[in-house]
Amino acid sequence: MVEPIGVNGMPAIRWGSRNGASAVVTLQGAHLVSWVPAGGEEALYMSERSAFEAGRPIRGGVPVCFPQFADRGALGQHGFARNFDWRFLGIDEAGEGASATFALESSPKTLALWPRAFRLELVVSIGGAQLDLALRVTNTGSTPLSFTAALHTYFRVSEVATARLEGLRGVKFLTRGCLDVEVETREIVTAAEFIDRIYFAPPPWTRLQDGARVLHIGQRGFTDTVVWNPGRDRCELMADMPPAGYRHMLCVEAAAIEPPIALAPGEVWNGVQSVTLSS
Ligand code: TA6
Repeated sequence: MVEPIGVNGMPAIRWGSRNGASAVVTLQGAHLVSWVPAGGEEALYMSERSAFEAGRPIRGGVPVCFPQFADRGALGQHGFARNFDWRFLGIDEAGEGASATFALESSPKTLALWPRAFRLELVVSIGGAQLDLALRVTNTGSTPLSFTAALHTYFRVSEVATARLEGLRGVKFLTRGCLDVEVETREIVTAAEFIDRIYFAPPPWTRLQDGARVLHIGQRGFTDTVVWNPGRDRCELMADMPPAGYRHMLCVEAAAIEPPIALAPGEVWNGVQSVTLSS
């Protein structure tokens, strides 16, 4: 099943797999705004106050941050890929799962912001209890390029204060706004308050427990994991979040930040975030 739909007026693609999973991606940003695993409930957090306006970021789901993570460069926050319209290339329904592919290529509009020729492809695969997000970056130009990127995934949790993220013990991290790198000493990371950390060279899997639900979150190609929750005070200041929205989300992001990825002309980089729900 695949159908073009509107999400708050924004063009989007909805599709399902034969084994009962479904997903919705807006063409702006190739932004996954809904993932419902087979037999389960919505697994992503979407802010009910999100803007759905052309050129403005969507709050929740999975923003694609490219070619700049956060404010680490001269571009706008998280780069421009999340604010541009991507092309929908089609659905592949081989087997039980179903994958949708989206692409964004450099254009006069992107070249005006960032003078590099590139092609981005995002393949969103759903099937049963699993989601795979595969980002591919190709340097289509004749000069080297370098970028940072993230799949900025907002997981829906019933109560962030009791959600537990495991798998980061012993991993070095940097808190946004701090200069010193620290080492995670906790077996279980909780986010009862504000958290905004880049974990460098994490293990390939973390485990997010939310009550009886467990999400196994894997990454390949991406070198870092970002954990973010704005906490109560910052959330109250965000126009596109309800005041208590922070309680129902936790971002666990597959990121490539340090060092930036360098691509020679013609070179390709691949990064994948995989999520499996078990309960
Ligand atoms: O990935 C974490 C982060 O960079 C935070 O610092 C926080 O500001 C967040 O992303 C959201 O950024 P946004 O531009 O979507 O408001």
